[in-house]
Amino acid sequence: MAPPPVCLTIAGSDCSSGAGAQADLKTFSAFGSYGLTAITAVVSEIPGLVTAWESVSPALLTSQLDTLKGGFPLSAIKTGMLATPELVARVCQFLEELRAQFPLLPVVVDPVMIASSGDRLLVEEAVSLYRERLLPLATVATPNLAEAAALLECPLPGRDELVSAARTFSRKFHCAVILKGGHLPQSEDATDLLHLPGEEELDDLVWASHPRIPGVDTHGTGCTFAAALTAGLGRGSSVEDAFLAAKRYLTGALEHSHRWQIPDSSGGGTIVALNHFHSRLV
Ligand code: PXL
Repeated sequence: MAPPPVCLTIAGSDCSSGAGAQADLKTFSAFGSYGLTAITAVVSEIPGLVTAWESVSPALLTSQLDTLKGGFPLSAIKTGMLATPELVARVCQFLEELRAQFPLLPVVVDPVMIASSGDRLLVEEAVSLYRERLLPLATVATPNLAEAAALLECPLPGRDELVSAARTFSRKFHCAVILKGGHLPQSEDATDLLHLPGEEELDDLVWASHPRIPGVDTHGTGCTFAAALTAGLGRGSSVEDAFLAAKRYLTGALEHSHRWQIPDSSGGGTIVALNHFHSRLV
């Protein structure tokens, strides 16, 4: 049997396992990849509530990255929560060196800034490093609308501005972009848009839409989507095919989400989590 593709996530640890490195690892596994994690920060949280986080030292992150690079043949890389400017700079340095050696290695940049609970997961001063150094290293970036607005320094795009925002993003940062419109107001659908770099025609855009799945109030959808995209690219799919497969996978994880009743919780007594293994049970 051929060995599985190896996917590396550079991300924060979510102790509740719905988002961050844990979500990425489960997603990689569901796709049949072997997942590696380089941890940037430890986040103390449950869905909807971040109670604390601390980042690792830049030296410890670099040590994880260099050790993994020396030990495994990497098929694809994803970045998630990078926490501080110092850690973003270390990741850029790592990716720049790797790119020089492996020019075609797919890199997915999920520009995680704010958790669904509203808590900041990226120090504000790091945003300019995303613009100047990290995004140009991306094969595909996966911002939600708020992240795209912050990176483009423009107002939140509405439904009619998705195409122009995606095009501007792709041109400005020289990467493919998947703009995630899941939070568009008054929308019955969760609509995402892929724009490949250098493509001018409307016909070259790829849309993926699915009716919004009500009542799944949890976190980690962005991480899970980007990890699925990474796993697809890691096994050699085109960006378009990996995008559509990632959308299907996330939709399944939402449709088959887990629910537990918590007797004394403040959040209405129910906790919800994505089901990362909805279509692949051992
Ligand atoms: O969903 C964004 C996200 C990314 N990474 C980590 C997180 C979260 C959200 O809570 O905890 C580690």
